Amino acid sequence: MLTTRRQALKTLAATTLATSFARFPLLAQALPAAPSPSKPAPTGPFTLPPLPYAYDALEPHIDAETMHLHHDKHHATYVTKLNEAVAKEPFEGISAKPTKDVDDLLKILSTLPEPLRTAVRNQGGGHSNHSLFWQTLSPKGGAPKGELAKAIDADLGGFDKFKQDAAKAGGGLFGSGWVWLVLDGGKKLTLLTLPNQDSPLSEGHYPLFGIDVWEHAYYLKYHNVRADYIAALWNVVNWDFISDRYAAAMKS
Ligand code: MN3
Repeated sequence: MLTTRRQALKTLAATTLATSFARFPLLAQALPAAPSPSKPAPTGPFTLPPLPYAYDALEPHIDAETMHLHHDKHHATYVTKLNEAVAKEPFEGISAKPTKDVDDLLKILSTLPEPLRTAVRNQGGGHSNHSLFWQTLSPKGGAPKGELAKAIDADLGGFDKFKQDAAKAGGGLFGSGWVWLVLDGGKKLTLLTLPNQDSPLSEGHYPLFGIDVWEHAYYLKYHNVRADYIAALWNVVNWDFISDRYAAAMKS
């Protein structure tokens, strides 16, 4: 290609300025092709997981319209933009071996080159956080069980205190973000807040349950009253799933 281009340039230099570029097809071939405007958005390697229950399953606490918008629009957009970012900025880990596990990328966030790092932080974090969020909700509700219940007593002062502290943290979080129940590096339960779609995985924590306090999670039904949304959410937290996730993490 280089030789071809050099030859074409030499030929061009030897001709008069009035000569048309159209006479030099080899030079034209050396120019980058214009992007096709009809190219469809990439559909992988990341995909939107379906909700594990019906859209209206969490009524009346979380309404079906919010679930449609939250899952089908907000979460879907994180996935689409993550796929676009990965297609635009391929790097070794992805271009050589596509992975569908966004959590693996979030764990190595600080090592990724920009602008991929920002895309993984925001779009990848959004994809990971919401994928977990849907699984941690259930119409059944309930309370922590087994080892998790004991750990909440030991590390966080009991389930009631945990709920109070989580609600307070959610109310005090300025702007958009999440309240997280995580296992820290020392396998202690910790309650923390992170802004935007930042993932606990990028901070060395393992997320067990997150409360999405972005306005898109509650505004249709609860308007500006975030505290009412958090109070209602406790009715639909899938503590069976979270307790199992905790037990599996403690064994690993
Ligand atoms: Mn959300």
